[in-house]
Amino acid sequence: IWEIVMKALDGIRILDMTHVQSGPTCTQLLGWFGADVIKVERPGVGDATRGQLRDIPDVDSLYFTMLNHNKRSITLNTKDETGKEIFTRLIQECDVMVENFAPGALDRMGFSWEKIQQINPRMIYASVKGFGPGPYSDCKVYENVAQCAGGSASTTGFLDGPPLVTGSQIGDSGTGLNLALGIVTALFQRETTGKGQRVLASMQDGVLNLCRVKLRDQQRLQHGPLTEYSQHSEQIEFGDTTPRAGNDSGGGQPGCILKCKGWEADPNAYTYFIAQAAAWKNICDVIGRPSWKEDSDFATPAVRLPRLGEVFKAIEKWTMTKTKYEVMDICNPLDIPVGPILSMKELSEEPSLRDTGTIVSVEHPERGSYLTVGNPIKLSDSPSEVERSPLLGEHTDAILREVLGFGDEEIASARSAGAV
Ligand code: CAO
Repeated sequence: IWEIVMKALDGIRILDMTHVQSGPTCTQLLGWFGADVIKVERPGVGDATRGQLRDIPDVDSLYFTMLNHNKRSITLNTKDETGKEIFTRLIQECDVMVENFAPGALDRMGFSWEKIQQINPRMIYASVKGFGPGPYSDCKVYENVAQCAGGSASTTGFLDGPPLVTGSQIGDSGTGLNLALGIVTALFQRETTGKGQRVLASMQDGVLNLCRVKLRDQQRLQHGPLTEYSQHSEQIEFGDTTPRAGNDSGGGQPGCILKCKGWEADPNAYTYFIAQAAAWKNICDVIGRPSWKEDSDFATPAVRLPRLGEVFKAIEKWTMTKTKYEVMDICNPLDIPVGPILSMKELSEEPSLRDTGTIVSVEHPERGSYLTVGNPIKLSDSPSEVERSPLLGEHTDAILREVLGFGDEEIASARSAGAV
């Protein structure tokens, strides 16, 4: 008996006009869930990231390959008349169009939302833009611009240093996730209405949404100092805006990054340590301060707040005698939440992440094998195999034949017109 393994988005066809990172993250996710993703690229040029940050000459970069798995590539000049006709046919045959061009680029090509609805009323038209409607809606935006404009940079870093961007691509990949959710939600609504709709995810909105605890703190400031910030225990006055909080925890339980054994030589020999109230007695025992359990200066979260600097110094004295893994092994059974600072090298070598498909090794015909991140969202009935990214225009003929029913002659004439 053959078991046919279906995927969640089997039968959904995506017209993928995305480039760089934010849009491609979204369509890659849809591909992992089983959608047929048709990536449209300019003939001879393709997605600019194919050639950016190359590690091997003339081979698609890791930047490109790691964002474009499970897609097919068609080259198509959507500014050429024949190219526009083919593009129009593709809009008719697809369920979703995704793009993250500079504002207005698709309108300039002649494909406004109104036009797309006329061509295919069931089409869901999804875009990432840097900003939503407002004073900056015309701006081009990259990751770090979004991190700055979305509130992340002003609240990241140390109090006495400049604003900092983070290594997580919250503006690009984060917004791509938002867009993917918008698309599947619109597909779900289309089941009832029969109609497509416009989906917009702005990068500023996405970053700000992820910074909600900082907006929370902005409002709390009006009612007094932010007592859980180490700034408070250091008796530094607060200004009128949410300050940079270093490695302080953003939640109700105080936390800090502490040195572990070997920190002098290893830049990642650190642990994140959360002094959770419920685990306080265990913490006191582990660090050799059992008297703090009953001490009126340390016994409750409220009295500890102005002394957090002293508390974490004492904890660090202990963590410095252990490796970050030993800290984890000792604290976990005692319900003390800690986390080792894991490097990219350690993560790429971690067997359990390979077992779950969170990190996968992929074969590429031109670059050999490389590592990439797999689908972070696991569905029990929709397995996500990671398939290598397409070469530029690898599937042009196949798509013209299968999706649009072109024959040899039509393909040859599109080619001689320079449209594909
Ligand atoms: N055929 C013909 N022309 C094509 C084409 C195709 N298949 N695909 C793209 N083009 C054209 C576009 O129509 C556009 O032309 P016009 O400028 O004449 O309208 C042009 O190629 C380039 O588009 P762009 O302005 O989007 O590209 P850019 O490199 O200058 O800007 C970026 C890149 C990312 C800053 C901009 O696209 C942007 O702000 N996007 C929205 C926000 C976003 O997603 N940022 C994330 C970037 S990192 O993930």
